[in-house]
Amino acid sequence: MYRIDRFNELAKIVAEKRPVNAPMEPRRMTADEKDALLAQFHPDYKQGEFSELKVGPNKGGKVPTQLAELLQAHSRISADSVDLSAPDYDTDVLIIGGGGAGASAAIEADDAGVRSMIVTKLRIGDANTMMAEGGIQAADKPNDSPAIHYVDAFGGGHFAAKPELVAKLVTKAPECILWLNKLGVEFDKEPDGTMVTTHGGGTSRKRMHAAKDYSGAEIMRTLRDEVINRGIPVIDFTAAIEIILDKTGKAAGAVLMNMETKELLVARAKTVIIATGGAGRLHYQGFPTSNHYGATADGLILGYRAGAKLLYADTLQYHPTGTAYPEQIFGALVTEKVRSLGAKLVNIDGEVFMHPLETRDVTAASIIRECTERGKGIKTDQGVGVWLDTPMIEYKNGEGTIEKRIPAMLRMFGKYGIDIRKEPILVYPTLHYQNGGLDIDTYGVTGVENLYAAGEVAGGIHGRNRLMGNSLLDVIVFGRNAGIYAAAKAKETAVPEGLTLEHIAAFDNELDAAGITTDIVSPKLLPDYARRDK
Ligand code: MEZ
Repeated sequence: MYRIDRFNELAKIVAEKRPVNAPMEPRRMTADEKDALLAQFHPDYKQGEFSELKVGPNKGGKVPTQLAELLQAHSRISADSVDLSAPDYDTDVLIIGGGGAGASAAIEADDAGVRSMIVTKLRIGDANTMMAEGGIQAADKPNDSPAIHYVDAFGGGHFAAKPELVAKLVTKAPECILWLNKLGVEFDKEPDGTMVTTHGGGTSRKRMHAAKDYSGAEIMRTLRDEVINRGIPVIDFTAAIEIILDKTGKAAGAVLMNMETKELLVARAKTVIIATGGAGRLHYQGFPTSNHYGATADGLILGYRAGAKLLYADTLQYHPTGTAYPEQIFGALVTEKVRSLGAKLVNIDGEVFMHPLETRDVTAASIIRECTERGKGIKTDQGVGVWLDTPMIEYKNGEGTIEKRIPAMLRMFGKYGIDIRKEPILVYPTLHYQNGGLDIDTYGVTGVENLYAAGEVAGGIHGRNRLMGNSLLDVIVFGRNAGIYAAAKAKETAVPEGLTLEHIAAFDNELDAAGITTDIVSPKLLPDYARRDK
């Protein structure tokens, strides 16, 4: 059993100041203060961590260096190494990825009466959807509206999102909650059946719907059951490693690789949806991550090599409150709901140094400033952190609140002898989300015809910063959306002919012409945690 004893003396300062800190309403930062803070302390602004792309649809644009290396790498196969003439699978809609967006797309395609199939390199549900904790936004209360939700989301994303995508996100939100509720998601409800809603960072109304603090797991459980109960084929432990095009350049399937045997398989499809999720396991700038094991940016690589453009791939979300201690759960998500319920961020001197519900980029940058420039962080063996004063929740809302509203947090820290009802916890930003991704239109189509993208792999919905709870919403809204439109397109599309992987050779030629020599192959598929120090 590990205990927080070594921090006891410091935690006492937090406890002493709690009666003063708990009722305090820290002021929000002005727009100018936020801009200055972000420019100096947010990791997105560290120029040395980004590289310019020399090839592909985003030539001249900047992305994190690790991503650039994967985007400008070689395929795992060569253009002529796979026999495309006798596909192993034939379907209407091929869905790559078994998370919330992929599952939602499959359900809609099934409703539309077309054949669909999910391929996933791990198992259905091994996805960031499963890891989401705090909730899903929807403006469905009398004091709220999609228009207000729009203003919050668009402003929180620094007015950079594609307006038509934000509009779709917020207007479809209430309907998505009803859809999930009907499928069986156990949302938190009042005794009269009204949904319980709370605030998140940057929300001007309480519109976060949750299933305690395992909202994503509850949503994914429900979607997975639905996919399986409908008999939609799921090919697990099978990664897509290249998009197949037809003779006219439209998406027409994918080359698959069995993760265990490395056998290559061919799936032919009339339309393809990439729903592969995020990139946390690339550990940009050395950050730990809250993401699941398979979050290695695969969909960005698949789409890019096939000719699809990226949007805002240079902007990442560092969730302000990753676990800074204990080591065993370093980087694990401490849900924003902890702050929604009243816990404040406190420095080594017991001072509340900011409003706890600023938007995520601002909160993360503020914590980084506290720990660096101001030197007011608490040192740990892994680095540094600030206090998140969890006992404040019960101090303000009464005993039992933590067990009732955030039981997963109680359990996660309890395993290491830390009772979050009695002791504050140490937190520091963790790599959580890729704000950008494949550029899509309102039908979910990328720049390549018949190639769709949904969920975290898609860009443009959140601009340069996403608000809490808009990701679970995005996977449902745009997962369903892609399923609907990819199914409709499949209905009017003939079985593709002239399947080709010539774009691999063309991309290799571009690499040569740009003078890029690399032995990296992509997509990466799994993180590389092998120790090489012995
Ligand atoms: O939207 C998210 O990223 C989310 C709900 C995370 C959280 O803090 O719980």
